Amino acid sequence: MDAEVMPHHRSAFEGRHVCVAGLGVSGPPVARVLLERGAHVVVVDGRDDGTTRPVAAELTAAGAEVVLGDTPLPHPCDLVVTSPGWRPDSSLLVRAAEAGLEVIGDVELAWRLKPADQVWLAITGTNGKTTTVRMLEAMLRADGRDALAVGNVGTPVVDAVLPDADGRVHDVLAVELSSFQLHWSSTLAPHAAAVLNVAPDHLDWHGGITAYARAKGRIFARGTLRVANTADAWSMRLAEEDGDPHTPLVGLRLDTPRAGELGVVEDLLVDRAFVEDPSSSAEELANLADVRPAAPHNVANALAAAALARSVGVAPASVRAGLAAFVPEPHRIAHVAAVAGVDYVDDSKATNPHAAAASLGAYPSVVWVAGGLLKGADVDELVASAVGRLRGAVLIGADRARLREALAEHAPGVPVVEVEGPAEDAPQGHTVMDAVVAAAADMAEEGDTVLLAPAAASMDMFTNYPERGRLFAEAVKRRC
Ligand code: UMA
Repeated sequence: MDAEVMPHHRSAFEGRHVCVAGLGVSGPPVARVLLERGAHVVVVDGRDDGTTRPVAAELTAAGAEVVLGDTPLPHPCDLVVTSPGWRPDSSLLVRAAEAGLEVIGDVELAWRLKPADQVWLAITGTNGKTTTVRMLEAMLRADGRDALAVGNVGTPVVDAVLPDADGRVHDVLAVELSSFQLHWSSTLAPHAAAVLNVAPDHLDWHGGITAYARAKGRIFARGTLRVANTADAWSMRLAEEDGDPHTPLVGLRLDTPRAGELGVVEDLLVDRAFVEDPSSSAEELANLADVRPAAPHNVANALAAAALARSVGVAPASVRAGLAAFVPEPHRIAHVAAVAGVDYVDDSKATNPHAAAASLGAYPSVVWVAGGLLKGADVDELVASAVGRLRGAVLIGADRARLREALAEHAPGVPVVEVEGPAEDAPQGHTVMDAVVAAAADMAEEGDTVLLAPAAASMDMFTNYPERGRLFAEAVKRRC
């Protein structure tokens, strides 16, 4: 697609004083695009270390002012573009609100800059977002579209809306949006959007489940075709209450679809929404066996991706071809090894109770490795629902006491081992995971699964969830 940036987009930032909050993944491209458009840019980040300093030097050379180690609200300032992780109660954003300044996120900025004919298909939800945008990207590409997965998946959206050296931009974006990014988006209006599911997560950031869910509901707010999961109460509620009633609402279900829905008939994924006559016809999209990893919640992800793809006319054969081309991401229900008849599975991506519940539900007898930062989430329901499947539990991380209490209350017969760490002489949790795997192996019996599905974030002990999963897998492999 040849880029046609509207003239007012070019001039909208000329001469404006913009504060960019954050020098992580999303801040630097935001600062660069604003500088290119003639804005006076001040970037601030509370971190002053070996990671932020080189980026700061680059942006300074490009014309920005950069403040590290402190986060003052610059003066003058007439717009703040915040990175998604910044909480609304951080001092800079509180001061901006007090001063009556507009605060937007990187996604909102990208929306305002994008060429008019670039199509956005957006996905949010507590779990499954990244898998679903990657499936969607694969379906679009299988259909011959120039498509890219962007957003919370890791590629900042601003990088995908600007023309490349040849003056071209992508036709379609599969945009993964977090609740944080949606919170700071005020005019976003994707062509179609899906809310996969909503379960407690990031409650400390949003202040509660309702604020968290409503942030996700913003994805439907402006004339967007709505895709919702009929099995998830919040997903349906947001589509019905926060969406535009004049746009189609396409339901997803894991059994026979009604007219206007996508679903499953025997071993087939079936479309009864984007067909000529939904009341009397349906289109076969793929087989259940085409969906990997094979787990019910992942079939729902595949249906969501298919609905968004079909909303822009992707052919049924391209949906199947996209699923075949899709490469599952690491650390999502990934089989690591079988040792002495016990399977070891890395689902380090299960960073909240809802994801851990889906993971635990896939195995009949589990030694569960759990714990980390619970981010304010409750674990009673999770533990109560898993009781019949638990051979034992190995607990790690800062909030493991909450898990220990829940296990004592709901699963009193289940043995629990706690592993403390990281020890000072064990950088990056290395020895901790060896101890975890040894404890789990002691409890496991032949036919069991040792499942790393922590229900919690990792940053108290590890750099991130991939590192946690990698160290778990390495510890398992040392026992092979
Ligand atoms: N910072 C401060 N003060 C603060 C908060 C942060 O100075 O109060 C600074 C940090 O020192 C750091 C920078 O801000 O240098 C980080 O900003 P950030 O936390 O907003 O993260 P980015 O590096 O910009 O990455 C963000 C997303 N991170 C979060 O939402 C926390 C990435 O999602 C996303 O891939 C990236 O933008 C590109 O869009 C990650 C994530 O964990 C994967 N997302 C959460 C999730 O999936 O559950 C929502």
